Amino acid sequence: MKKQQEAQRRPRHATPRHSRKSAALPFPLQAAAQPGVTRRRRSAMAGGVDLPVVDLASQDLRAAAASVRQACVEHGFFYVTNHGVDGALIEAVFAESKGFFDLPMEEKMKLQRRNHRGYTPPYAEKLHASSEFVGDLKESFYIGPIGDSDLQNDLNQWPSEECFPSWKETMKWYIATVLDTGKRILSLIALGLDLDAEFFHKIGALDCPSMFLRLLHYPGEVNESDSGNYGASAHSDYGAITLLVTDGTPGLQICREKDRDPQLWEDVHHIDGAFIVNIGDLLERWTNCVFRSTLHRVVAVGKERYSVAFFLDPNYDTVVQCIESCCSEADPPRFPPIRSGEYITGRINSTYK
Ligand SMILES: O=C(O)CCC(=O)C(=O)O
Repeated sequence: MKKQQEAQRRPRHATPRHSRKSAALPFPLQAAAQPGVTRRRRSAMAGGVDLPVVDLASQDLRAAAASVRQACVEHGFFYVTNHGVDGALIEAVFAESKGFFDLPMEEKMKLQRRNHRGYTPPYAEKLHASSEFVGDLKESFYIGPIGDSDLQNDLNQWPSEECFPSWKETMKWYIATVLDTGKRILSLIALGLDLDAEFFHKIGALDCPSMFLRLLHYPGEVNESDSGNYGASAHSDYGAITLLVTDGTPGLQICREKDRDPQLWEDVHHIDGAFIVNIGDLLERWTNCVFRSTLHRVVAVGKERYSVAFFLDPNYDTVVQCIESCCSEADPPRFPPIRSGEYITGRINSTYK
């Protein structure tokens, strides 16, 4: 809490120096930004990006909604402070996550991803389809919507309670809490679109939403052959919103204009106690590209890194179609209506080998 309050007090421009400049290049893996690496699309670095900070405890909902809207239009990314998720719970999630990733590979592979839940080893996922590398360097663990254990319909895989007695409860508690935060952010987004604050509830998007928690671990040291490879290659998220928390290690970068050549990549710096929130492709479709689903990636910085991403996406059957306030005769809908579940499943299937 104290940390959150400190982050709150910190003015927008008072980010620590070391995290605002482009990360030094201690490692060959930062080569994406270096001359001589010409195998992929040219890119340039522009230092840190100054993202807006939204205070979720603000009493002035209209003002908060207006700043969310501006953030979604200009960046597709913003910070959220006073989000209501206890710092101790976040620390517990990181500790449990590290405990799992510390296991020997053969143990982790016993929970290898099935039904998009469980463990994904390094290289098994490739977020940027045309990357010349075998796959991303990160390893991850997915937890999907938690079914009712009495009904035996929980498709999730869990580490054994014997080895990890509090793992499942910690994750369940975190998911319930961060879901609540996500819903509050979606209300602000709805207000920012001149819609009823309950818009996403009313259309059923938040009835059994499709939500996934992804625990991520990026290696510190990597092989010479991985030079230029990414922790997570460039991608946009698929659904509505993502709430991200990291251990503070740099590496996350955004590219606000994906069609620009060379692409310009900016570091997203860390603010203690704040979530980094970004817009996904379905929200971009809903808003007819008024809101941006911004390309992002994680570069390797020669230091181990942990993060936790919560993807809050609409109910599988929600039909995502252009919101009225986002189109006109002069700017007709750019995308046909699509069922959320079909869109997201298609995107997920294209990133795994
Ligand atoms: O680890 C991060 O900072 C970003 C993770 C991410 O982009 C993702 O999981 O989609």
